[in-house]
Amino acid sequence: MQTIYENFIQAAETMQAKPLFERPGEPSISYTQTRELVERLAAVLGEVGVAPGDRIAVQVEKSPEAIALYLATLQVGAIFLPLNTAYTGAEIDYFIGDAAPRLFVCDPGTFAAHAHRAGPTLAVETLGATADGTLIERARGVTPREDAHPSGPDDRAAILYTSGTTGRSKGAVLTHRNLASNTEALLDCWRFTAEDRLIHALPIFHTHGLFVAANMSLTAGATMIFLIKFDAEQAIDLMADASVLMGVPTFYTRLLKSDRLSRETTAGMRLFVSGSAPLLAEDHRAFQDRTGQAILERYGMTETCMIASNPYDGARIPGAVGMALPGISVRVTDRETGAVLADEEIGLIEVKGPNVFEGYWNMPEKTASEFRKDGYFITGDLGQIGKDGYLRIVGRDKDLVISGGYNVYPKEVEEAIDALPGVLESAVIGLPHSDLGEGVTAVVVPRSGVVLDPQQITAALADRLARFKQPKRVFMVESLPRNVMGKVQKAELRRLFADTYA
Ligand code: MLC
Ligand code: AMP
Repeated sequence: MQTIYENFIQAAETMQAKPLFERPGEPSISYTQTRELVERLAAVLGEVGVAPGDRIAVQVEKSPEAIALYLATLQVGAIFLPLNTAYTGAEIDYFIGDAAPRLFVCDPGTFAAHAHRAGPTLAVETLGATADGTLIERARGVTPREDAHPSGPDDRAAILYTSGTTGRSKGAVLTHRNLASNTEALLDCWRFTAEDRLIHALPIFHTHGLFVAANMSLTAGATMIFLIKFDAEQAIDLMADASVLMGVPTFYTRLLKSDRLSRETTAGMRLFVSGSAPLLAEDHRAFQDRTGQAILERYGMTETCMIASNPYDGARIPGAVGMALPGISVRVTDRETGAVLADEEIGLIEVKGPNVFEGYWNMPEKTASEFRKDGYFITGDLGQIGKDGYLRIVGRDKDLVISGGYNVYPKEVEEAIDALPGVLESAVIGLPHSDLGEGVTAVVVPRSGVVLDPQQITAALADRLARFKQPKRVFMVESLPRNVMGKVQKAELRRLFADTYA
């Protein structure tokens, strides 16, 4: 099995001057240029003291150079640990404390806030969005490193933090096998080749933008039209000269709002992929009515990369996520007994295969509790497999909100709110949101005799939680509804505040 790094080198040898990155208004960057930068960055990593197995934590703006840093990390056998640019200093403290990286790479603009982290075991370097920063400066002066650390399929390639039900984020450890096998399955399933031109508008610190979109492109020898963020009008402009778009459902909701979305403007495109959160069946149908193209919905998770996909040829069914990818097994089990259920019965979705992660960093007990004895990973999603063989996700067993494709665990937000002066308790819920799918919402009970203003709560959270985790609305109530066991009835709260973002 080839690693993603080896896939890239193979593609670079064939594609050479062909652009890997195209950016509106900026020069494109070829496969050969990218390879040279990767090899220079690999040499710099050696100089910094990075050894195989070391973690490299990276919180930088989206750029081709950031992808080169990812590939250089794989080349030297280190572990890539990308972090959402929205994370606050307090959140970064936790990730660095937990993962103990050898190197932390931040944006030049945030260096002053992170310089104090540098010490004997941790180096701090910078990488900017305009090919600037200390890593790039150092890369100019080194001899490129051509050899690669001989990473095996079971060696660790990346750690992606995903928030946890306990409020503590968990680092999902992914191996070279996880990444490479998933890329291979997706290339085949979606007929993705060197001919493709992908509109890449996702962030590159998550599975979707990095391990699906970028890994597929740089393995296939394709070109990425690399955009800093998603803008529906810009995406429509680019469609005449592109072939594939991969996005979260919010991309499609926003595209549908544009009058310019039509058969004509999408005629050059061969594939629209949606995932990371449920795509509304009505959006799927509306998109097909407007463009004549059926969005291909797929299902994945940080811990498992991609699990299932609607077919390329054959029906792409609204509300379904398709069949397990080749080499991957999916089953649905009873929530109480763990028994495997028959078709059409609703239960926990479990998955097994070369895509499933090694485990959570430094959390053996948590890891063990999420795997069955026969090796299946319990996703925490609820679903059913229909008589037609398609998997449908019907809900979540985990208390999780997905806002614009970002996961927010209510527990983490509740803990931050409950720690504020004057707060007795809180409940955080996801409510239907016309743009983001779900909107993070807090329902707060003040201590007796205290008057709290929702804005005080929002302001107090600003430097504690990343922006996307902060409640879009805060409601003050006298008490929370509870069942006889004393458990907060979140379903009742979701019903009470259902129309908040309608
Ligand atoms: C931005 N904001 C969000 C938000 N994104 N708030 C809640 N949820 C989000 N997802 C904040 C901004 O900070 C801003 O706050 C305000 O909301 C409005 O911002 P915006 O300009 O409308 O947001 P935009 O930049 O357009 O981003 C929206 C988005 C983006 C949906 C395009 O969030 C996005 O690219 N999401 C993709 C996430 C993703 O890649 N998920 C994959 C995870 S992997 P203010 O107050 O400053 O104005 C995974 C596995 C799998 O799940 O299966 O793929
Ligand atoms: P993350 O931890 O960010 O990787 O998010 C993974 C979760 O996103 C899954 O467990 C699902 O709950 C959800 N998800 C991903 N793709 C889909 C989809 N197509 N439909 C519904 N939920 C999805």
